[in-house]
Amino acid sequence: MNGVNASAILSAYDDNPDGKLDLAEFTLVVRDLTEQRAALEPHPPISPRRPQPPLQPPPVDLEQEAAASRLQHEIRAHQAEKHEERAEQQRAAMVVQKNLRGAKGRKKYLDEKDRLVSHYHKLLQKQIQTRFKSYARCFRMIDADNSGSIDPAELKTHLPGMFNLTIPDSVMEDLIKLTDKDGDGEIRFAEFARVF
Ligand SMILES: [Ca+2]
Ligand SMILES: [Ca+2]
Repeated sequence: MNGVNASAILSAYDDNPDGKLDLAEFTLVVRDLTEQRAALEPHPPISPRRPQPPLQPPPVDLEQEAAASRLQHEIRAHQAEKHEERAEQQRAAMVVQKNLRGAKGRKKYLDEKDRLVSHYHKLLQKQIQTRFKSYARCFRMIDADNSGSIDPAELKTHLPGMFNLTIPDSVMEDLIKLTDKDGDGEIRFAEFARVF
């Protein structure tokens, strides 16, 4: 107990001077020392400034807020509209692309078929002219039922067979159309001779 005059404390609190501090006397010592210490404790410094009230958000201008909200809404609506417009344009472009591809594909197919029809047409012409001295003889061979005209079935059946050719159906159909110039469904001799 540095700096504490223990003898002075003893004499001050030893009420029944027996040279000892009993519990009651000691309790008084402790109480007084505690009080003294509390009195000596430095007080917290008093702030020269009053504590600032917490910052309040600026007053809300309801009208301004509503206007901003409306603007936001309009911007979003505009963006959605633009987005939909772009999507629509993309869809249209895709349809155009698809149709173009379809048209190109169709044209390619027709070009290829034309090429084949032309190929078989020339081949048959050459075969007929080489193998038969006259168109009449060839015509009579194809006209299997001797009806005096060739019907499409006769042409389809006999013409390729006579020259051991396999002609695709679609090409054969075109050759028949090409030969049956008047479109009456029968191939007359004049029609046959004109084409082959
Ligand atoms: Ca016939
Ligand atoms: Ca005809």
